[in-house]
Amino acid sequence: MKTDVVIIGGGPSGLLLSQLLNKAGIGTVVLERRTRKYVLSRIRAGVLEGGTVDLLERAGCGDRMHREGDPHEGCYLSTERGMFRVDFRDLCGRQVMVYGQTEATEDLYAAQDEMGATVIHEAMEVMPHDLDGDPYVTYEKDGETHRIDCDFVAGCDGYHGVSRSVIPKGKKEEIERVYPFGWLGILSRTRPAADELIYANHPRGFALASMRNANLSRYYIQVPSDDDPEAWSDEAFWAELKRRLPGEVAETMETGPSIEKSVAPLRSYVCTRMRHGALFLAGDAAHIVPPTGAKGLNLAMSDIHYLSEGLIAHYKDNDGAGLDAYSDRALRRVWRAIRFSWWMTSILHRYPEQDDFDQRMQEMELENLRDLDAARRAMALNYVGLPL
Ligand code: RFL
Ligand code: PHB
Repeated sequence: MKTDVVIIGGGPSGLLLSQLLNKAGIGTVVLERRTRKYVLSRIRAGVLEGGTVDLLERAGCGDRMHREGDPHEGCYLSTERGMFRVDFRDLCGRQVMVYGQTEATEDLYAAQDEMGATVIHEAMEVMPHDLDGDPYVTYEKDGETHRIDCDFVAGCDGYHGVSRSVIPKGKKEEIERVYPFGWLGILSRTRPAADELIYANHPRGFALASMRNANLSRYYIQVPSDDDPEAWSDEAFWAELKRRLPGEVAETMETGPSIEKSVAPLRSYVCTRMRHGALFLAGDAAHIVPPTGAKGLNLAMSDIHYLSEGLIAHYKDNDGAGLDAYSDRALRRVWRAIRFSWWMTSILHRYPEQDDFDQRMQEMELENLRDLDAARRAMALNYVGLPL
């Protein structure tokens, strides 16, 4: 087989890239290790920046998002001294869209189907080769080994994918911070606790009240990262969540059986080179942020914006400048999101080693946000998404 670009990974970044390239007349093959059903059963992000919304529209998959998604003009921050609101629209004239990653991924699959795109599921042992010469990718399916020759390979295969590992150790620097806690998350068919997201700082640990739609809620609590989700009964989860949310919210919120329950570790990670010869990394394959700033999916989408621009300029205008600049351009935005997610994490969680000084500093960060428009504005600008 031969194509222009082989895309490893059929998550949101791989599918968006394939969709944007196919629309521009560039050939792609997407190789995904899992079944489509499995990919669409993963519960992940819930908040889309305005730029992500624009990109999905441009890719031709914005209709259902605009019908069923819920634009949010602010969020709440809850502290021991009460709750206050950060009004994105007032502070910076923009908003975010609450629309699940699962839904956006389903829309991308539907758009790819309509386009007649090639997405190969259950592609095993995927491996890129000859990235400085005549690139090709091999994979195994149904007991046979296949080979696809191509011009470029896009590594969109997430944090545990194969793409990043083919960049030799001496050619990449990896910078990482692992946080000493994780998030236990549940999804339930219940009415959301509030009209907007609540991020809560509490002495017992962080909590987040989020949602997918009017009848589907998503909640998280900070737990030790090695906690077993199965050891948490639904009753224990709801009781702990209610302790950490504001009293008036806890009293009135609807609870019910969980339909998904999992623990996610919190980590910041950057691979400081996003290109290696004909291979380009994008999304979680190149960087990870803790979910506190709601940035992971949005960063994956902005990488794809830069990468698709570079590839389209290469094929349409024989102009390689965009591809040459890709890694630097993408990394500038990545580092800003790494900072924001680290900061949001640091002001909202309880750290095992937190002493009185750290505690006071955290309280002052939250008071600053409550009392200073300028502080809230800086948060709002980052939360709704810095310009591409
Ligand atoms: P994905 O989604 O991991 O997709 C990678 C795909 O590659 C496949 N794959 C392979 N295929 C072939 N061969 C191999 N060797 C392969 N190895 C892997 C995988 O099966 C998969 O289908 O990466 P992508 O596309 O870069 O997308 C990134 C996002 O998924 C991620 O950043 C976000 O979910 C992060 N995130 C959030 N981001 C936001 O912007 N807003 C949020 O509100 C938000 N909340 C979250 C989150 C992530 C969470 N978890 C579970 C880590 C909340 C949570 C709890
Ligand atoms: C979610 O709804 O899953 C969600 C929302 C905001 C975050 C993280 C996760 O910061």
